[in-house]
Amino acid sequence: MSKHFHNLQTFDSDAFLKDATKDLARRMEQPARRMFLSRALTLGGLSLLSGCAIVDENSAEAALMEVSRWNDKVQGWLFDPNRLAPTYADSMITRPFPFNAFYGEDEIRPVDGERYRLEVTGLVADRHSWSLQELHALPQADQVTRHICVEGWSAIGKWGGIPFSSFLRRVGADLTAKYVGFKCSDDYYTSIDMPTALHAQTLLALSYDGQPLPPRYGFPLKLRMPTKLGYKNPKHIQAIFVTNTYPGGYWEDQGYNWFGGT
Ligand SMILES: Nc1nc2c(c(=O)[nH]1)N[C@H]1C(S)=C(S)[C@@H](COP(=O)(O)O)O[C@H]1N2
Ligand SMILES: [Mo]
Repeated sequence: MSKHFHNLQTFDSDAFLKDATKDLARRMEQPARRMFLSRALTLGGLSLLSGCAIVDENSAEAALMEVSRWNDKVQGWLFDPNRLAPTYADSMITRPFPFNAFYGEDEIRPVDGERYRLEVTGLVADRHSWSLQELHALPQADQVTRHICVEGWSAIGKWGGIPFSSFLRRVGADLTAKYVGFKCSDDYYTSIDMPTALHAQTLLALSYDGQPLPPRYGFPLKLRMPTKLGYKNPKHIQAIFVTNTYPGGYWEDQGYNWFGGT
């Protein structure tokens, strides 16, 4: 941890904090655990924690950003790669499933499926670009899961596509790398941690409710993760890259928590 946390840094290594945090979380009941992970910190609390006087907006923002990065670290430690998010019966699918983006539904930019190629770059052995036909030829799976948006709604939907872990293995990705980043054709971008990329329910989705993804839900390709909040699930994916350099994200760079677990 960096400058605002010099108090903590002087007497504790990350490894010690990691063990202590995991232990504490294990012994807490669910609601307490939620509170513990919640972002509810007052400026006073923030001041105490950082050991710095918070005198202006910039230092408050810097301290909050640091708390958010600390929160990312804790969420990463507590993420259980074998724990599955709930799944639902088809009859529970929310109809119509909501649309959301940083622009309105009338501003969706069309993507030409014939000319589409998915770029795969960074720490991967096979850097070739994939046509939709090639992607459809890979083994597919589907899921009925709940999508949770921080704007205050959630909905159950059905997505089908390629288990992302099998895709990463197929392209010879460095599975020890820290991040997988996504660039979208609408200029949205985001990135995720490798353990979530390899989670059994992380899907490179080509379909919604048995039909090719419609434009509003991210044609031709989106990443679907029931273990992460809505803004972490990129639609209209144009490029995927594997990296050890923190790539951030459209909302994350404006202060949304990067790990963004559900
Ligand atoms: N390319 C792209 N992906 C995106 C977004 C976006 O604006 N552009 N918005 C995110 C947010 S905040 C949400 S809640 C979901 C909405 O997905 P939906 O339209 O399928 O409900 O997409 C996420 N992925
Ligand atoms: Mo969202």
